[in-house]
Amino acid sequence: MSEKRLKIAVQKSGRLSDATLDVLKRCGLRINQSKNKLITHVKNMSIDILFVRDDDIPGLVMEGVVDLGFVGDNIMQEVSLQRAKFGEQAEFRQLISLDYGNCRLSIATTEEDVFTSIKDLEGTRIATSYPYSLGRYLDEQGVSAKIVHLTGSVEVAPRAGLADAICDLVSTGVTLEANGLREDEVILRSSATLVQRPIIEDETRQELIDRLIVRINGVMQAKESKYIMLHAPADKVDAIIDLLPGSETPTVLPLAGSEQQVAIHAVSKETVFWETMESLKQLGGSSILVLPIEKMLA
Ligand code: PRT
Ligand code: ZN
Repeated sequence: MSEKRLKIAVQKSGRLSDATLDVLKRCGLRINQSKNKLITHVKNMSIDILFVRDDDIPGLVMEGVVDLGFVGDNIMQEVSLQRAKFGEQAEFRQLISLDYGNCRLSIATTEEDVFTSIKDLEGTRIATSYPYSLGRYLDEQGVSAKIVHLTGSVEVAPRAGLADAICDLVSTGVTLEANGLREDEVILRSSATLVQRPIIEDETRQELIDRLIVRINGVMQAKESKYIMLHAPADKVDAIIDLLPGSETPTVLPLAGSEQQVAIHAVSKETVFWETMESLKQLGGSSILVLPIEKMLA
């Protein structure tokens, strides 16, 4: 019975946990997360959620222990390279690139160092938690350097005399700056991603995955999109529609008791900035409302 349930691996506690659970909940999954439980049965769908460390997710997916996993591209790449090197199963399917967990894997050197190109790192020591990704990049660039594998606190390695440079994840850049380091070269851009094990034999499970994909795409689209409503002069409808970012077929409705004014409703696939609203107003628009959209199904 439980064999039939779809298994999804999610980071237990970390930067991707809340956003991932938020996506799943918005997809209609009723999840009662209890902090110390490894597995949670979704109440209203045939799905089990496994809460694990992010580093374990690629292996669980590639080995087929779980059907789906939410994890960063950075971890996916690193573990794939590592497993491939040791002849282990390293296949997976990337289903959806998600809009959170954005970061980059970058090489940084100290602010006193002059960096003109990656070739400057020839013969140096570079500390990283991503030895396989870094190793591949250095090979591609034809640079030979010693990779110092650290599992944490990579940013202090140069100050501690353990390395000349580092290769680590960066999002705001604050950590690098606080440690007197400068980001020199981006080797990978990453975000959270939904991955699937290479083969799903069971048709029912594949159907459930397909339904979930449609819902996740709907959640992603809805997050970016806005519903715009406004009143506008009937003779300015075309000009106003031109201003609405990414909206394809707006609805134009008559307004009771007015020949000159109409109501325009549109879904915009992009952020609506104050500047756009001001331009709408200049064209005679009034009662302009921009509303969030909860769900979308094309
Ligand atoms: O316990 P577990 O192993 O599950 O978690 P973890 O501690 O290994 O990972 P976690 O929760 O820190 O990160 C999970 C994922 O979030 C990463 O694999 C990335 O895909 C993504 N992510 C996005 C980041 C960052 N941004 C990020 N800034 N992961 C780590 N950082 C760290 C970075 O290593 C550095 O120490 O934040 C620091 C830099 O941040 P800035 O903002 O100062 O540049
Ligand atoms: Zn981790």
